[in-house]
Amino acid sequence: MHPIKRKIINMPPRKPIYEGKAKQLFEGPEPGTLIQHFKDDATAFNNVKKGVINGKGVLNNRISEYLMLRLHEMSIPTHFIRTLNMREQLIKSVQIVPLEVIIRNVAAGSFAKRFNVQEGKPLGHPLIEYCYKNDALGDPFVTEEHIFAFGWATPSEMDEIRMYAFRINDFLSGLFMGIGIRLVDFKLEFGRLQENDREQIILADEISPDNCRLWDMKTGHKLDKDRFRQDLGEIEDAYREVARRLGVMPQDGDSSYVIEVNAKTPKMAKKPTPKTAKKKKK
Ligand code: ADP
Ligand code: AIR
Repeated sequence: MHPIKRKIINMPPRKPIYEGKAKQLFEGPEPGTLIQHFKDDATAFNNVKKGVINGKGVLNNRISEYLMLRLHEMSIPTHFIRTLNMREQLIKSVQIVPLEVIIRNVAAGSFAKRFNVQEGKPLGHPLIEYCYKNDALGDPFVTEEHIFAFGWATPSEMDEIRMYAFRINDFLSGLFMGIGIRLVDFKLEFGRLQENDREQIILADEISPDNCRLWDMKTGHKLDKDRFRQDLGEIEDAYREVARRLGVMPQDGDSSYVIEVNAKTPKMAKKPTPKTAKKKKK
């Protein structure tokens, strides 16, 4: 497979808003927008394992763009506005609902461990689970009771989130099946968009092999971040294979994807890791 070409150009500094484990957010060119920058950094088990997956940011930018656009066609509102360059997309700024919304079709990962069932066991029907998005607490598993008691989302917002999550699962399961991939499970994030005095729940963050489990339907070969989590090797190949099958692999000479932004940005505080957060508490 050919490597992705990189051409570095210098851009004026942009205002950094947030630096996460896999992405950075910068102020967007218009009010209410942000630039989402996809890094090659990878973490697992809540930042315990750290590494770099070469080219991941470029591929996730492409894959997430494609999937968000397809979901938009299915009348699922998303934060995606347009791709800016190889690693960056313009998105609508939302207030993130602090939940990881997880859909599972097949037992795997933390679910297989929690219930001591074999990875690969199909579930009777798709399951939805929620984790409270809080790195310092290790993203604990929560129920709607916790969500309402803490006021993280209202019952009507959760009705919408659940409805969107299952519709996304139906659509993406079919889409991936069409390219010989089993959508085992995935994580979504939603946010509140304020527009014309109206608040709306929309899909945010990203959909990529970083937050989906994707298994080749014939061989069971893992094509997602589990290759990094479990030291399975051929990590970059797996991400490229997903992009290739979706038909979004950047091509040599694809002018909209050969520009890499190298914005020198002012240093900003990193989010506290569980370690530093503990130190601070002392
Ligand atoms: P983390 O924060 O878990 O380390 P990332 O490195 O992926 O994750 O950082 C991206 C951050 O941007 C996440 O915290 C995510 O909730 C947030 N985010 C995603 N989409 C939007 C959006 N449209 N508006 C505001 N924040 C967003
Ligand atoms: N996920 C959860 N937190 C972060 C991510 N990326 C995703 C995983 C997997 C699903 O949520 O990538 O697709 C369930 O993860 P787990 O570890 O709970 O089994």
